[in-house]
Amino acid sequence: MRYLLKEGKAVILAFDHGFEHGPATYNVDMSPKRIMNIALKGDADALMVNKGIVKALPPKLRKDVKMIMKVTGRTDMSPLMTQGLTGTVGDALARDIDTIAATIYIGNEYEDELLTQFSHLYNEAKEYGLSVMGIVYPRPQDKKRYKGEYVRYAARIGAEIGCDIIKTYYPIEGQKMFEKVVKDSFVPVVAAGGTVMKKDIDVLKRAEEVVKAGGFGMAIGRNVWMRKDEEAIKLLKSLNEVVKYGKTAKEFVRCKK
Ligand code: FBP
Repeated sequence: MRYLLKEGKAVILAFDHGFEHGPATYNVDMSPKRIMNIALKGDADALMVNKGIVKALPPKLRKDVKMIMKVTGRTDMSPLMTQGLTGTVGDALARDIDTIAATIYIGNEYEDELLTQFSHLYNEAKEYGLSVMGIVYPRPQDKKRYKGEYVRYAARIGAEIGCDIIKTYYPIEGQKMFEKVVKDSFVPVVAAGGTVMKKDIDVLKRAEEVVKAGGFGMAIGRNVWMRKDEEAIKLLKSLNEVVKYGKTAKEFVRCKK
């Protein structure tokens, strides 16, 4: 993570969806090897996964992509909007991983439990010098989880509880609001990809807005690996160009629709 932070921007491939939403939700090959191949060939800066995925990857491949180990999770089968502990700092250390990620839902009845869980994870991570990504998502009573002021508040909480990097939603109001989210968070913020956009250009536009708003980059999942392998790799490379090298989405208009 220190390396990523030094680089200044990042494109992270998120792949915890098999756990969070179940493989049947996606109708694509969810094998760890396939996703690793996309991450590698598409030059992702890091792959964010659960520990079982790390374990399933051939060690030879593993060393070529930086990993972020997600250590909390919630399944779609659960009626409870909370996150259980699925990994530990020890798991990350045992696999040579220097960054853990934990989700915190802000605004619902489990908020205090998740804040406490995060605090324990954080303290242990810092004891061993690991970085911590907080996946800070609003879960307000009115269910408007993408509303900018909620996202802004949730991200701010992420910064105040010590996250080294925050992942949160891209707000429904767009770039101007994301600017506020970033400004008020005072640590690097990456945006989640969100629901699937059919056209590459729309994904790239989103990434462009994120960086123009001062965001650190994207931690994107479905919008990449739900595409066919070659398209996913191409899109990931294009995302790199936009996020890290200042290309505009318009420069990719010839991307496959
Ligand atoms: P996407 O880019 O596919 O939106 O992934 C980001 C992510 O945070 C995943 O890591 C996670 O499993 C999922 O979104 C959770 O989405 P939601 O909050 O909509 O359940």
